[in-house]
Amino acid sequence: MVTRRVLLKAGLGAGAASVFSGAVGGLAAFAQSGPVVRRSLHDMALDDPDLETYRDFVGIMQARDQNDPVSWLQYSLMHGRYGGGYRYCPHGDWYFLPWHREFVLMYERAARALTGNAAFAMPYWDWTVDRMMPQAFTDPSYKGKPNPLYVSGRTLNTSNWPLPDAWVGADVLKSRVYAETNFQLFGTSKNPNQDSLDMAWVVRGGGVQGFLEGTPHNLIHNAIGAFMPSAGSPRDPIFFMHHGNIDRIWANWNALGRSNTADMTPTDRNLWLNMYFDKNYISPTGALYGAYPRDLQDTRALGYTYPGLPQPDGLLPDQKRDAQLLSILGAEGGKIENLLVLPAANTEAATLRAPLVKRVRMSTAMQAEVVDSGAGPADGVEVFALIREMAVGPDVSSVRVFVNDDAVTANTPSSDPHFAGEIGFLAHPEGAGGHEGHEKALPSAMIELTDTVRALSKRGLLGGDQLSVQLVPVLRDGARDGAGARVVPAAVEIIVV
Ligand SMILES: [Cu+2]
Repeated sequence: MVTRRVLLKAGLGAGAASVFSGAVGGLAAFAQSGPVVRRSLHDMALDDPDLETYRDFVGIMQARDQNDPVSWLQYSLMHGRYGGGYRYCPHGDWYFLPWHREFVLMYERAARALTGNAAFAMPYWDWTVDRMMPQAFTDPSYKGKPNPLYVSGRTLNTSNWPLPDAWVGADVLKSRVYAETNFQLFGTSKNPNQDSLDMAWVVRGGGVQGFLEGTPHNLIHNAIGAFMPSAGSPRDPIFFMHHGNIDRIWANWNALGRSNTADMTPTDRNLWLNMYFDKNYISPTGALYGAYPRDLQDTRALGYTYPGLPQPDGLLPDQKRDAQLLSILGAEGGKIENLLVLPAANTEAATLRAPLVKRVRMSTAMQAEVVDSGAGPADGVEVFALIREMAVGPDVSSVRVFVNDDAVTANTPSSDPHFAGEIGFLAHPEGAGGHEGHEKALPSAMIELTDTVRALSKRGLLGGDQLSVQLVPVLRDGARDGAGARVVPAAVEIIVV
């Protein structure tokens, strides 16, 4: 039996969870009569039919009366308002993936209807391969006319570009996305208080963000700037290329043989599958409609697929480990056995001048278990930092997490052996909330420290019976260090499973 832990212990051997660029040529798109094949922008000519159709569609939508339900502005307002709050779009809970799947589809269908190209498939931007913004979106003009895919004011010449390995590299996707076998750890967990199918739960957040949402999803939104860090992000046409790739990663994950719901309790399964996103979407004729996650699990049933989907890899969920992690996230009420939680409640701020340092006692024997990758009866041990309910200042774009180095600064590079990960925050208007007319929970996220602890051990940088975690905020582009440049988490917990 190969579980995630056995795989980790073996160092994520080649072939176990390979990398899927999905950058396969366009032939497949023409040979089909079933689902359309969404294709990568990689190698796509500027006058490729799908790109031409998308460009035309955006132009048509922008040229319409912006009070018409079928217009660029009104479609985007179902997600949220630029300079205002989120409307229906969920972030920070387990509806993040299915809600956005239907949202991309809503635009794909409208593009077919409004351009008359029935074969259109929404392209996607595979930022794991193409680390700069695709040229079709950055040229101000196309064929002598203004390019509808161009948005001025994007922040594309900062130190975030090209997108770094720590966000989108093959290794980090392999170990933190594809080797995860539990949906809620992969795609963000449930708000632990959710007890009904009331739609208010969808936008409330309150789950713990996994790597996919917290790191590549949030950080790429922020790196692009202009509309993209805000609730009005769908006003930038790149939104659908970015979310297309998030959607493809979910499809890859399922194709590996991972189930969205098999590990859920019957109660949770019902709450996830049967939530109704009522009137959250607009049809190509302007009618409001809804969708259920239960109908959003199979892209072929929705009329599209992706090239290069992987075969099942046979990796089995480690049920005990998953139950332990979910219980600590509060996502399920199961009892905790053999779970070590080193809690550290907090009221201090992480600032640019002084990282927030949380130190916990961890025996050298426990450290050795984490580090040990030799043969033995027990599966490999993993370590996580769970950072709960972060009050994030308006000038903060992300927080970077380090292990065992109190001397880190905002400029310590992600290649530093102490670096463990980076968690992005979308921009919210004044106050903690940012959803229109309803409460929004503060963001929580989990960062895996296992690889970092092992790397530190190799260099002799572990020592004593303590482990420390440092949090350093990163400023938004153009922001200044000041009162708005702080992050105060309610707790930082080190979890060993
Ligand atoms: Cu969104």
